[in-house]
Amino acid sequence: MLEHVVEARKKLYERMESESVALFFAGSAPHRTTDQYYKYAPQRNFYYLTNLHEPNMILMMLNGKEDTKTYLFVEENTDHIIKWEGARMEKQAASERSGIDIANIRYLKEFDGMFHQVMNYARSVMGTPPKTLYLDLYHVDPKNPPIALEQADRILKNYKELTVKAINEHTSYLRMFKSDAEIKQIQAAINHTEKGLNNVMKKLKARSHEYQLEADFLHEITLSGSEGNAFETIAACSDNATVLHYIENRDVLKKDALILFDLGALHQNYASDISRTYPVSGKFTKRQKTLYNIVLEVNKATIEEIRPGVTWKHLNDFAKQMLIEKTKAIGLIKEDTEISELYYHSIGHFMGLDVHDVGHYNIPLEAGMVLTIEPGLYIKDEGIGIRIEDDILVTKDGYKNLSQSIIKEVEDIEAFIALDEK
Ligand SMILES: [Mn+2]
Repeated sequence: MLEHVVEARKKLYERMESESVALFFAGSAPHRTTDQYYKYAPQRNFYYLTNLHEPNMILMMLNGKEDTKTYLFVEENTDHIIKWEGARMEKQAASERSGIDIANIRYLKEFDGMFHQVMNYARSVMGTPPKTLYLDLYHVDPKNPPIALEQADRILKNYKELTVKAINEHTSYLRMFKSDAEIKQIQAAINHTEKGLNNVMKKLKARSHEYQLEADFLHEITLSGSEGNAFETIAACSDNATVLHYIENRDVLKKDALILFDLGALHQNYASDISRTYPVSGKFTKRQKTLYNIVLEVNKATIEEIRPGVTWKHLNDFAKQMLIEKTKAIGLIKEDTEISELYYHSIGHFMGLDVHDVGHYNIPLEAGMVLTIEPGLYIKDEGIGIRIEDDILVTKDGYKNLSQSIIKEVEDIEAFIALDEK
């Protein structure tokens, strides 16, 4: 990943204004309750530019008139940190993993002084002080302000001459195009997920509750070397599957029902995101097979549409139109508009360091993008929810289905579940 991050920083510098500085904060583990914290997950833009999975670090990228300079601020080890949390990464290791010159790696306590030097007219490290301060200002909603805002408040108090701009337009643009090294990480994540789903199918008939299958998945991906789930597993039997983000997974398995899984393993912070739908009994009923094959045909035909130049709008319209025609043909709906009762999400999303990855959804597809294709049908009256989702790489000539080997044909699923548990 070293080459990848060096290249990513270079590309970001090319998009930044001259005389600007960008700050990226690694973040820290969120508080859970009393003295408990959630596991640390790095801020994705920080990780994208550094390859460093370490809390509290700060990346400073200076784009001067003629030159660029990259600084990294790391936490200093104390006895307490070493004994209670484990030693923080040393400067040498951080330099090797990120490709940032060790001379430019400093301790966090030096940050204020260093930033002052950057902003000091007389002795600025870049000749002239920056006019623009770029921050990662991704807002998921108004209640969750971006971490950069809290962190940067203190800086902005002292340097009112800086104009703050969001860096996200640029990082989101760059992150759409996966490097070969990133595609390898995504493929590794998908391979863990395939093993996990195979284990789910093996155990399906022996289980009585949704959460057991959630555990069978996590068990297998963990054994496979994944650091865990990319997002909360959906294991939704029967009409639970008509709730798109059902993650309770506490229900009893109904023997004659379908169960929908939407899940994915992580690999080195890269996500995978796969949906598969299986019959709890191991055999699809005639009705289930009819509906399943509609979704499967739409999944396959929409994937076939993928190539450079194609828009998200086209993929969305294509899949929806096909679902309309096929559900009309079996008498499930009469009017086109009724499809919104049976299919109420979009066809997919970019995928990468975030499972719903950042990116520009209004531009046509280009080689190097990775996206999901996930048509579905949800019929609450019949207790049926079906979604089939694959992870696709856009290539120069078309596409490569990175999850091609995760079985999805009715016959293959039934045969796999029927195999004796070893
Ligand atoms: Mn998805």
